[in-house]
Amino acid sequence: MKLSPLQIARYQYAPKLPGILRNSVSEICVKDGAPTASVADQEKIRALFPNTYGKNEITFQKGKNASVDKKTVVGVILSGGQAPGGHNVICGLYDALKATNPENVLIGFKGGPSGLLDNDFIVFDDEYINQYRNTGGFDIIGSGRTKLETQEQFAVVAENCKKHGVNALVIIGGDDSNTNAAVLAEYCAANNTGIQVIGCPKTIDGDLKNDDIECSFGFDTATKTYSEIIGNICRDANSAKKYWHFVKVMGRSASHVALECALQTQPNICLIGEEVAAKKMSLAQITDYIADSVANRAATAGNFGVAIIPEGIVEFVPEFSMLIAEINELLAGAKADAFNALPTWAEKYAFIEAGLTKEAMAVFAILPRTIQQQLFLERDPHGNVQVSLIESEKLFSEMVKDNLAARKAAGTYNGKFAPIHHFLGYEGRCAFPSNFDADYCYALGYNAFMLIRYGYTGYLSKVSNLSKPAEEWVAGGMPITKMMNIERRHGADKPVIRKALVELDGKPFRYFEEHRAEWAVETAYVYPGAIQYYGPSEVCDQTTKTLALEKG
Ligand code: FBP
Repeated sequence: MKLSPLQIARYQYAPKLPGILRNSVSEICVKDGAPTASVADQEKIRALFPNTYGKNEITFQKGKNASVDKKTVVGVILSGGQAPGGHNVICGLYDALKATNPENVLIGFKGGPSGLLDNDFIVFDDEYINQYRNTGGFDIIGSGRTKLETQEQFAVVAENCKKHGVNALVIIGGDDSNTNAAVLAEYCAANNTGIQVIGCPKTIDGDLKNDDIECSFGFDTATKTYSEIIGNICRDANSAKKYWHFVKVMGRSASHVALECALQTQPNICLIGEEVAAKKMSLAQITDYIADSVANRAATAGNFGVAIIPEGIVEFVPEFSMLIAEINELLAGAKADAFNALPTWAEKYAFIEAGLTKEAMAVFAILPRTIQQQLFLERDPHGNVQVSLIESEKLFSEMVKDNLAARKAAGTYNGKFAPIHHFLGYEGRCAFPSNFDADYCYALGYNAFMLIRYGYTGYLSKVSNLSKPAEEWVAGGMPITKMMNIERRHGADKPVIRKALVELDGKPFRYFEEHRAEWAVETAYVYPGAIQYYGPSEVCDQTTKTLALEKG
């Protein structure tokens, strides 16, 4: 394998552990906190998790370790979308295991949860692990999106773990994967399998956070990577003064990624899905809002600008959700075949017009043709429109173009509008982790071992006080059931970890709200530049603005 100079340098980087975890394992003990209750639906969740519900939150502190030192075999998987730092969770876990007892074993199950079902694995050793320290990606063992949720699957997992003598599993994943980790932990406890299950909070989307988990890993690096690119785009726009850039950023439903990138770069426009939903904004209102900025800037700064669009925006526009629901209904079952058999778009359009309500058709009719057709392209396995495939950056630029044409005809606008489109997603998910993510992830993995050592199961590895230097970070664990409530999923009530959306009364959004009117007209861009790995701490170790505002 050919290595880049940065890769070689990053191998030497020593991640910073929280002060408490710098002690020898024999000098770390548990401080019990209060018993926990789920965020909602307490009785239902308690009934579903009789063996793992209500346990105490815990923190680690200095003191004599009273746990028994026995050989431990741990299995680990990476689950879901890539997030920078995943390799370091595994490295931290490995180092803690080996530092405690060289006989301990770490097994990586390959390709995500399916590796546990197929018993597809690798046993880590120093040589293998050392190639992945402080690097981005999930290629150390791969990842996948197979869901572990049925009793039959759990039985296979337990059986495969038994073959290796696995005492504990660490599941590195987002809200869904950690929900499944909690259900698996309950299964293992109920069936006396002797297998503990510990989760680690991963996702670039930033939507796995709550009172206990200050942020999921990967959000820091991904948003810094996107912000570098957006800053570069802002500077290009400000240099050439001839394009409006529409930049869609990943993040699934929640707009945390878009908001953080806006806080870092101060673009002219950033849409926030949660606000659109709360204000019940229509497509026309959103379009007007962007077109106002274009028109105002045309009269002052020039015919250029930058707008950030969150990936999940259209789901939050009430009239768009209504349209999607009707289209899903329109094409349910065999009706999709009848639709697909129609040879021309004109015939398809007539089919759609006949099937939608007047209200839905009014929304459909104002969409650009390309977006109308996208709504009928790829469907998910349940036959539903794949909202994430809709090119919302193009949707809004097209609608703004029409809006400006109407203004021009009315004599109220006399500028030019040349849009350029970008989608930033995969570019940021496997970047070399920032120092923050490298340290945080290593700490999460190291700490996961401490939870295993003390016999916990159904816990999320928790490292907090993250806006402070790593020395002051607090390490401990939180029962996953504490984060759960009951939600309707695929027609059934399910216990799930509650997803965190952008809070409109939270400090990050409020800061954005206070400044955005000025940013919409002025050219107030900030250019964050590339992530720095070496140099002064104020350049290399800064957290996200979101975390700084939330905890500052
Ligand atoms: P996770 O929720 O699994 O962390 O995935 C994050 C994410 O990057 C989303 O932002 C995005 O919508 C999705 O994955 C894309 O999925 P895929 O990698 O399957 O294309």
